[in-house]
Amino acid sequence: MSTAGGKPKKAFLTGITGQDGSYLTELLLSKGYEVHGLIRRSSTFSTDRIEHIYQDPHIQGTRLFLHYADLTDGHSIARVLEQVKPDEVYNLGAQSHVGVSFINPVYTAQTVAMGTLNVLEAIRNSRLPVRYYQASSSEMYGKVKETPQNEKTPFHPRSPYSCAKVYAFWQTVNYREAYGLFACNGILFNHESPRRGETFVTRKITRAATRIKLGLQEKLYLGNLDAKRDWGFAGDYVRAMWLMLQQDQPGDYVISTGEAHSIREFLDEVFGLLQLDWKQYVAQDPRYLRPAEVDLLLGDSTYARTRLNWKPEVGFKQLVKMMVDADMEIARREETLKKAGHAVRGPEMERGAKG
Ligand code: NAP
Ligand code: F7E
Repeated sequence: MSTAGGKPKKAFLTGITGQDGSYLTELLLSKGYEVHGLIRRSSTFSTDRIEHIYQDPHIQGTRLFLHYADLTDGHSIARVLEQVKPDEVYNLGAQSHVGVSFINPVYTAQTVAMGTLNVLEAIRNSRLPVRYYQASSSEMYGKVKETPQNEKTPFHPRSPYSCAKVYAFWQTVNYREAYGLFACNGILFNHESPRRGETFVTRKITRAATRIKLGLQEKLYLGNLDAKRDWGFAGDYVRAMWLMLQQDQPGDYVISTGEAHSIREFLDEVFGLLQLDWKQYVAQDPRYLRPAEVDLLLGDSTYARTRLNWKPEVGFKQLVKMMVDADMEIARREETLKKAGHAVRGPEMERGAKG
């Protein structure tokens, strides 16, 4: 069990309701932590990804606590921090969709850049001996200067999202150097899972393909199929976040698989598992093209593998199968509902908005 002064360690997470927040919460609870998460008020429930943990009678109200606040409101962050007095802070909250950041650049900067500064300032003013994790991103490499990318590769951000992430990255370094904060940047390459948001390309594809297989959907509209990404499994990547905060010294680490695939290859793999030819179902919609694209991301995580003794456990094919299997379950439930005469919501979530 992870303890501080004989008591269970306390972690505070922003973004607890997101993909990574849910996996990290499970990991920290398994290590004996008391977990506190920031949630923002919403007119509908946003806690689906952590509902199974929250409802566990051994955990609810004793080891997992949720607090209303917002990254754009520094006072609310400071209030929670003072109340919780965490040992570790994981700043995972963000408007994390690159495509949407071109449409809402100011809000994206408010959550990603200023939100990070709000968290760092709250920590500095609290004078608590906190260890801080910043969710930095491979998107910062953008128009890449070299391949593969490592901790020394210069950044060239290509979207409002990645510009804001670069700001957050350097503020994290600055608080480490200026104030001695134990602060780490995890430069994580794309990581996916059955809990991935449905407007990111991998999940959009696995949701659509499984629905197409069951006759619940006819077409899938996508943007640029030529981009390549280094896709890993979110469950593996949250382990790296935790490991960074357990070291003697803070640092910045690339976390990646070291293998890149195009969107076309992802389609091949998904539709192949379902014995379908994606070319019969996929059409291009220019709404999903971005004003500036990141063509290729491929990470070199040698430093993390040696210093943290971290490596990914789930490979590309296994990740795709995991997502297809999980989405097939959802599609089957939708099929049953549809047969019973209920209206079923499709995965073309954007419904006229870009994503
Ligand atoms: P995600 O699923 O989109 O989750 C984002 C989280 O941020 C959600 O909990 C969301 O809350 C919260 N949030 C958004 N705006 C907020 C605000 N104004 N105040 C408080 N919370 C807010 O993202 P993810 O995939 O788990 O990624 C986690 C972090 O890693 C993000 O910072 C992302 O930018 C970064 N990252 C992700 C990847 C990746 O491939 N997944 C790679 C590198 C870096 P709601 O549920 O209320 O919307
Ligand atoms: O796009 C292309 C798109 O939105 C991947 C975030 O977690 O990882 C993520 O950002 C690629 C891009 O992820 C569609 O143009 C084609 O080239 O799944 P994505 P992302 O932009 O790489 C990084 C590391 C983060 O930090 C971010 O938070 O796929 N693509 N057609 C499409 N993408 C989307 N979303 N939708 C399409 O229809």
